[in-house]
Order: sequence, then structure tokens, then C-alpha cells
Amino acid sequence: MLRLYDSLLSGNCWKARILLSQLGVKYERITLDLVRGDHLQPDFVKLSRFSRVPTLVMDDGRPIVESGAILMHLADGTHLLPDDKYARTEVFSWLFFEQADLQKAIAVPRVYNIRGLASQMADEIALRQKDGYGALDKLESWIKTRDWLVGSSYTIADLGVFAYVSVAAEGGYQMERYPAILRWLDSVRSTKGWVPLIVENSLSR
Ligand SMILES: N[C@@H](CCC(=O)N[C@@H](CS)C(=O)NCC(=O)O)C(=O)O
Repeated sequence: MLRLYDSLLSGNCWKARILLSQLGVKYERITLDLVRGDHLQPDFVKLSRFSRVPTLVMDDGRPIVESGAILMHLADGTHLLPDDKYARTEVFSWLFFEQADLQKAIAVPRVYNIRGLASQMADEIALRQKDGYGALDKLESWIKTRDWLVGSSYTIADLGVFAYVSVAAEGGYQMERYPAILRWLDSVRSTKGWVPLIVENSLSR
């Protein structure tokens, strides 16, 4: 059975859990406590070359790191990753844009807020938000005239970009500026098999 190493609040790990649910793939979930440093334990470092979650371990024991790579691997051959070469490349473009322009711009202020460090880290938060707003502006203008990021149906491009954008308010972003993004986020939440970030019974982990 596939094994997913994740952490409770990580948007990158959430992407993998949503996709596994949407594809109906059974997996074993191992939730690490990053504050405690579980990801720095030698056994995990051996498995996960960057010592990060998500890490997906395949049936044959080989690990896959990086959320985008996990999405591409799992979605390959399914309706969530187009066969058409150009459409597929467009999906990859969005996944790379998310990692380069959106993920840290949202995740870093969010983590500071969650850990009560917002005033201490105000300067860094402001810098990250400047970049993040620039990327969100581009996303808003793209999605304004479309239902989905690539083509005419939901793909892993939507899922990959969705995760952090949907929690941007937790990073202090004023999302009411982005009506088209808010509409699209609701569409992603309505896709079959979508699961919330926190599931009640996972809080005890
Ligand atoms: N680019 C990576 C980022 C993964 C990442 O930053 N994971 C965080 C949790 S969201 C982590 O494991 N942090 C621990 C660390 O970097 O020490 C991906 O998309 O998977």
C-alpha cells in the first residue's frame, strides 16, 4: 500500500491527500510533528532527500518527494492530467508557478501567524505579501474569464494552486479583492472526493 508522510497543517501535504481521495487510492497516512523535528530523524531523512513532507512511498519502497511531483505521478493516466502534450505542459506551468510565486509567499506569513510571530516578523511578512499579491493579481486576471486553469475541466493544476491560495487569509491576505479566485476556490471545493485540510478525527494525531 502507498504510504504518505505528511503533517497536519501543511498545504503541500493536503494536495496529496485530496488527490488520493479523488482517485480513490487507499494509502497509509503517517503524520509527522514538524515542531518536534520528526522530519529530521535519520530514518526519515534517508527516505526523504530534502527532509520534508509530503513524501509518498510507493508500493516498491521508492520515495517520491515534492508535492508537484507527487501530483504528476498519481494523476498520470487519469482524467486529472491531460494526455494532450500542450495541455499537459500548461498544467506543469501552473504547478511551477505555484511553487515559485505563491507557495512561500502564502505559507511563510501563515506559519508566522499560526505560531504567534506576526509582529516579530512583520517586515518579512510584508515582503512576502508584496510578492504574493503580485501572483494573486495574475491568477485573478487569468481565472476571471475561465472556469478552470487549463482547458475546460478540473485538473491537478487547479488542485496544486488551490491548496495555499485557499488558506491565504490565514497568511493575512485580503482575499475579498479577488472575486474570481473566490468563485474558482468554491468550484475546486465542490469537486468529487475533495477533502478538507483538517478532518475531525485527525486532530488527535
Ligand atoms: N516544495 C516542497 C515544499 C515542501 C515543504 O516545504 N514542506 C514543509 C511542510 S509544508 C516541511 O516539510 N518543512 C520542514 C522543513 O523544511 O524543515 C513541496 O511542494 O513538497
